[in-house]
Amino acid sequence: MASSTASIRRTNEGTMKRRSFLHAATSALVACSLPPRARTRSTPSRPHPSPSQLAWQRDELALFLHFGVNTFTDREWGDGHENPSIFSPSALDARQWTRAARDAGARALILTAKHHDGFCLWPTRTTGHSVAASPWRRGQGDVVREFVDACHAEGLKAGLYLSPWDRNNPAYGDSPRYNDLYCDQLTELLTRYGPIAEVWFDGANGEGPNGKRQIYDWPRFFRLVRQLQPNAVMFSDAGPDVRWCGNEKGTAGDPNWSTVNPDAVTFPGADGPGVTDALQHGARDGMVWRPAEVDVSIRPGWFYHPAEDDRVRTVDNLESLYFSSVGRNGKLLLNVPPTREGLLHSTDVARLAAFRARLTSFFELDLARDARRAYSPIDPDRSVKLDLDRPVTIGVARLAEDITSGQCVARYTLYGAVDGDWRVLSRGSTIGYTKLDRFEPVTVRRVRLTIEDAAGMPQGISVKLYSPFGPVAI
Ligand code: FUL
Repeated sequence: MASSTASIRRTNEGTMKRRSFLHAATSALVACSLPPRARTRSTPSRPHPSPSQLAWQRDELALFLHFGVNTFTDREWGDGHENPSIFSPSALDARQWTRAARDAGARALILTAKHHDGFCLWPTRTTGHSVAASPWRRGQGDVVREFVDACHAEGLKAGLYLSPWDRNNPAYGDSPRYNDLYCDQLTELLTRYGPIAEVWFDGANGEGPNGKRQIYDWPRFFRLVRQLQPNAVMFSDAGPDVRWCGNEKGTAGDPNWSTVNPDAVTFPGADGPGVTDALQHGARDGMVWRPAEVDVSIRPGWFYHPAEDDRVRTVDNLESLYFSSVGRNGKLLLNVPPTREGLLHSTDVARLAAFRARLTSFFELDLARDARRAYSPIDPDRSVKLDLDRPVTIGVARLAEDITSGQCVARYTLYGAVDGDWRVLSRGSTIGYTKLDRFEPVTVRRVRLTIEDAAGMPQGISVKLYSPFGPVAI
């Protein structure tokens, strides 16, 4: 996303009145004891996800593919003067990308159909600056088609990034003309290739080849996407469906509300006081549902650079990215850039597979799966209680709310009982889709999650517990 210099400030969250909290918390515990479908929805409704937003969040992991002329110039931002003849991947195989994504446990991929240099990876009618002018597949190729087809063949969702900033196109900066052209590009991408699950709008808004800056017609772009691909989610700083998390380091905010006030970030690339904070944390009393996407690269750059072959993130590092993104109520969009051959590098592919193996082994065995769960409406603790029936060593908790009717938990403490003495395992603020807490390994028989503050009636709270050492048979 466009770099933002806005300083971090605390979100001004309202505090729920004690009486309504007590009501909500008691109801929440009732809800906790019921399977999700048996619950009634009696609270005033809070913003909640659309079916597309819910599916997007449940996917947890998507791969981002930065590919284009920069791959061949060894740059991160092209200047728009690149000769299309340099685009010449020698062995492009989109099925290799999607197989690697599937093996990584990703459920979607997003390709840079056009980056800031303006070079289009599909044969567009809008400009000559595209694959059609390159030697690749003798000018007959279409990377977007191969990409989307490969995603669908593998049962994965396809998403597209179309940079609004275009350093090549002469119309850029001539606002009405370029907005028309950009809509034509969107129309080609969203009508030629079948279902597109996510459209990724970058907020960068630099100067074009004529030195002018463009005034983007965002409402028009958003309307067009909705009209052409009603089931796609749109990503940008300002949504409208999913929002940038505010950094490219791989960390969602804590707290992280999936609700936002749309007035806090009114357009992609907006800067100013409070913007970064709003992106990172959302807002407890936000009026719209707009969960955070955490985009980060497996390498230092977004595009492939041979000099970074030995700087691919380690499995430990990828695991900690998962904790700081999915584990903080976000979705992880992990960039893995194709090489000049048009393949994902073998190091990256091996790292992705090892990352998935690590997550699988980590979360294979929920040590609380057979626990007796209890609540009591008169319990002053307002807690979900788990009796594990035997001593169990745990080091990670996976907490979740059923977010289908909204996100509510604002503060909680997780306790474990060791020989009758309760001790704090972790404390936190928001939970949402998933909250992952790590703590010092401890052997416990009983665990208690106390919800100390909530913005409404939390639904379907779940508590899963894991060994700090990977799966152990019990
Ligand atoms: C940024 C762009 O400037 C980077 O090149 C990259 O595409 C990143 C995901 O978004 O705004």
